[in-house]
Amino acid sequence: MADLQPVDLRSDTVTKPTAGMRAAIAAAEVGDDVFGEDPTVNELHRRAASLLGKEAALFVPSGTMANLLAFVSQSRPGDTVILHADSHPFNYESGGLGMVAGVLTKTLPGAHGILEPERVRAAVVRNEDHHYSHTTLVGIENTTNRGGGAFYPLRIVEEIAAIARENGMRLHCDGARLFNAVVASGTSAAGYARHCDTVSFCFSKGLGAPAGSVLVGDRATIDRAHRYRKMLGGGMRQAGVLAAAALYALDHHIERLAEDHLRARRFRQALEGIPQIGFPLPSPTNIVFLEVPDALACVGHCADCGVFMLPVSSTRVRAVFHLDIDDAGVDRAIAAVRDAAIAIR
Ligand code: TLP
Repeated sequence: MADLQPVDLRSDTVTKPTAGMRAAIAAAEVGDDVFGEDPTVNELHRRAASLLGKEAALFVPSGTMANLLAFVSQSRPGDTVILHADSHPFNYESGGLGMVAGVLTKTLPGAHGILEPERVRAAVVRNEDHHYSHTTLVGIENTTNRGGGAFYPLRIVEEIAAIARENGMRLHCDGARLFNAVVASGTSAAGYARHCDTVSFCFSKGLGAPAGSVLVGDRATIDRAHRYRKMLGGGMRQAGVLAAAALYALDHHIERLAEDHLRARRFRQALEGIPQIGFPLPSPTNIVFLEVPDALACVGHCADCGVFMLPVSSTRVRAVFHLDIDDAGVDRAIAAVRDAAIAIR
């Protein structure tokens, strides 16, 4: 296998910039973005805000920072934030919600990482008695990571937004993979965003850029987020080299996400029926979870064949399809998992 490229399915974050994206990076006009003088970053702000139908946008280094800024800009320490129990900020953002935003989290169950409106309604505490924390924000994740790449039906977003509005709360959407949801559901990014106060999305996942995410929302909220970005050390200088990659991704890498979804489906369908392999969740976009007797053994065996996947528990393995995985890569991944199933029986 030494002469073959690795098939890296651990995450869609592993994508490397294409030749076209590198050319866009090389040609980027730049300036000092902390002075607001980077023309490419400013252009990205305009594009992202208009694409989502919002007043303003802020380019940030990561999805984690975009979420954190959404929380600190729309809640106060001591408030309560409602999230799905499988949500990324609750599980994988180093406790920033507690340490930096200083909020309490109320986590709710729900199939495939999707919040259920009635559970959200029941979780809201509206009691002016000073014993209680104010519930000020709801966070949804679209698509869901631990939920297997599920996307929100627009109706559910509308219902949750209505509950948030009725209770004077904000709604944030962690759209790290928003465009996977857009492509799979047929709902536009602005269609989803209309119901949310803030939305973040990442350029560094399926869209294939080396780094960067954006937070969009109303001007006052984004102004607050801008201040917190500086406070947290996220003010970047000639960030236009990254913003150029992000703009290139918006132009060239959105529609093609459908190919990743097809490849994920083909991978899954080819392995269905193998007794040692289960599929605990549907895979409507680019993420496939496999249930296996021994995740480490399975991942180790596949790695020996040049196919890399992520063990996420002792029996669960994640494979994510992206820009750098072609049809031959899917074939190799199928063959490696089939072999592993025989080896670990
Ligand atoms: N997810 C990464 C890992 O952190 C697990 C991955 O490989 O899937 N929201 C969601 C839904 C995410 O999946 C991620 C990254 C983030 C936020 C954070 O983005 P970054 O890594 O840019 O901070």
